[in-house]
Amino acid sequence: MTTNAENTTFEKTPGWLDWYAGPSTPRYRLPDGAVDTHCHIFGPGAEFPYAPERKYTPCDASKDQLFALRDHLGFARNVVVQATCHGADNAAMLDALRASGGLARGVATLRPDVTDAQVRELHEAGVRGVRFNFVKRLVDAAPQQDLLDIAEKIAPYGWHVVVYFEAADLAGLRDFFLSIPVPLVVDHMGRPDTAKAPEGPEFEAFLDFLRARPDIWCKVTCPERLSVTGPPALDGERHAYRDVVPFARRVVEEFPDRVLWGTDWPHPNLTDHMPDDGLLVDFVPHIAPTPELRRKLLVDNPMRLYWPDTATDTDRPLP
Ligand code: 0GY
Repeated sequence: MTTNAENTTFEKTPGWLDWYAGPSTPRYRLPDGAVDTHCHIFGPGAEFPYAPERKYTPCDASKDQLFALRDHLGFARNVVVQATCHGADNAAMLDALRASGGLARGVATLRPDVTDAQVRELHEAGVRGVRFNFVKRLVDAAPQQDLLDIAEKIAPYGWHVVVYFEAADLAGLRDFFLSIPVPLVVDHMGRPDTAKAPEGPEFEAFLDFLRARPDIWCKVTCPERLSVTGPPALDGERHAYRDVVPFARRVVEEFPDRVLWGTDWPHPNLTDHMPDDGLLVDFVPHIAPTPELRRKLLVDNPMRLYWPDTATDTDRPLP
């Protein structure tokens, strides 16, 4: 249970699974400069209240806890993605960016009435993208014209749009996505149904979507969310979520220069198990089998997208 400054009480959603305390040390050593490109901050609710329109109430997951996980796993940087439980109030995410000493970038949620001055302020704090969410259990649908208006407003800042959707909805959204006038980043491989074949028509349609434009990136993330077989059954076995490997590996091998990886800590809305984040890191070599692929996935690609030309990025002229 958490409270905000006005002493409002937040009750976690029934059945909520808290993030995994004491994650193991990964056996796979991340390369220097690795970026966790998908993680969230939840509250703390006492300081950053959860949004009235939220579809779930999480446990708290603070910036300090995120930074401790970053250091434990061996990441150098984070990209903090605004979580739906905070709606379009980006304060908790921005607080994390400002406290990170330049080691975190952000992806915000915006409303169509956002002003240029507000976008500029977000940019100066480290935001580099806006997320459009189409997962019905997480958000109410927004009019597509509103989203295009937002995309127009962020375009001058060099930002991208992160899209989160379920595989079954891609066919209906594809034309809209392709009309968005900035680069796209797809969350969690478009959430394939991993009970189906990785060579089957559904995942092929997703790959075909990635082929449609050279500026569509893909997060090969969330095996714990997508897996049917789940984590390993045997103690000491660190090759988890094996059924997701062929899906992610297809994406990494065909699009090595536009894939990203992240933990998804603190793993909202999981209902059957909470992953050990150390075990998740050990998933990476299975989907990116060579050192070169891993360097691109973990360092080169995220740096190009979120810290382009690190030395001069802060001097980048704003519109
Ligand atoms: C994720 C996945 C989920 C939730 C959110 O912002 C969110 O609430 O992204 C989900 O429930 O699938 O990327 O963290």
